[in-house]
Amino acid sequence: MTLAPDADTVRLSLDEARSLARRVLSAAGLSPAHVDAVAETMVAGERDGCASHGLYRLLVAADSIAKGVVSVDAAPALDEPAPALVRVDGGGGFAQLAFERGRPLLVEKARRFGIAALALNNVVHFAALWPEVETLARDGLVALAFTPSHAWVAPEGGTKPVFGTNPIAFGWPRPGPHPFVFDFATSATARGEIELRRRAGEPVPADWGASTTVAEDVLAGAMRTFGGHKGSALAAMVELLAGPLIGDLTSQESLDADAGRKGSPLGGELILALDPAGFLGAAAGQHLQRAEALFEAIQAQGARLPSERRYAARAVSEREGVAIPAALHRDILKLLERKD
Ligand code: NDP
Ligand code: PYC
Repeated sequence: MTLAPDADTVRLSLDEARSLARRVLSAAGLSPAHVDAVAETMVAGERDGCASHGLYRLLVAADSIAKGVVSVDAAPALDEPAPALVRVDGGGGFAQLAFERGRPLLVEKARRFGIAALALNNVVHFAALWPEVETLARDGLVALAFTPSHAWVAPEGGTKPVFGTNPIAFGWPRPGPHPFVFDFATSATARGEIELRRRAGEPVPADWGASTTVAEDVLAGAMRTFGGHKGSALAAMVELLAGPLIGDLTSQESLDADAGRKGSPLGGELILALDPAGFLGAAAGQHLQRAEALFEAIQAQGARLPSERRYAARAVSEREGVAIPAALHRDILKLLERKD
């Protein structure tokens, strides 16, 4: 660990970041299998320059554990409701271990049937979704993931929160080192981004909430969807797909279940996986190559692909480690002071 010259940031190697995350999560009471899965996700977020879902989430996870929102030693239970469907009941634990347990069978079924779905039920969600679609795309599959959160976001034309920040993630396999991946909230921004602005005492754009640039006020009021009625409809789709369709909570129901504790959202996640060979057989490679022309047409005009910034950040972090705000580092260490 080194202090940057201005001492406003602390630099950690990825191993140091991982070790810090594991110590904090263990001290918070999380069982070893959950510690491994959750720490990897947080380190991946920080490594890829996604600070809203990086080491900051240690504070969020520890808080949810302390408030009794999370089952710290839940053993995910897997079943197969239909030939191409996998369900993992996370038992109230964090979603990462449930995904790890369901992923091999999802991949196997997608390869066997051409398409398969994994429902994670009864999980606590604090994380970004791209790690999940990226790993499936690295397995050669096209992947989509959706999860609701807490009702923080008003529908277009309304004023009262109904939707969660409801991310949609997509992964597409490519030749070469990295798949094509995007992952964003259907709200104007992730709530975590507003929380980071609040911590830093910075204003937020006026269109993230109801015409205010004060982060606290946006957090206390209603966030807005991105893209007006289009984001609003997509947010509704996420509620339906990863809520009622898989027998799990909507964002409003998650907030009700939270009962004022202000913990991380509880509910479900839906992950779809499609094998290009399912439609295309031996011609899959040839058609995936045609997709490359699309990516080239985007990049040839100077536009960037979603995930380009992420992979560039990853390469830098692997060489140089990550720099986090010193205030965040202090707050993370405080979690250990109480337990070590
Ligand atoms: P952003 O609005 O920053 O959008 C992120 C996505 O858009 C990334 O795929 C990013 O690629 C891509 N992107 C950004 N700018 C450009 C550009 N100029 N050209 C092309 N692509 C671009 O993210 P959000 O604030 O909406 O969400 C951040 C994270 O929060 C997500 O990972 C999401 O999963 C997570 N989240 C989780 C929730 C949960 O309930 N679990 C709820 C809400 C959000 P790149 O990475 O390369 O920059
Ligand atoms: O940043 O909106 C968010 C979020 C909700 C749950 C996890 N992250």
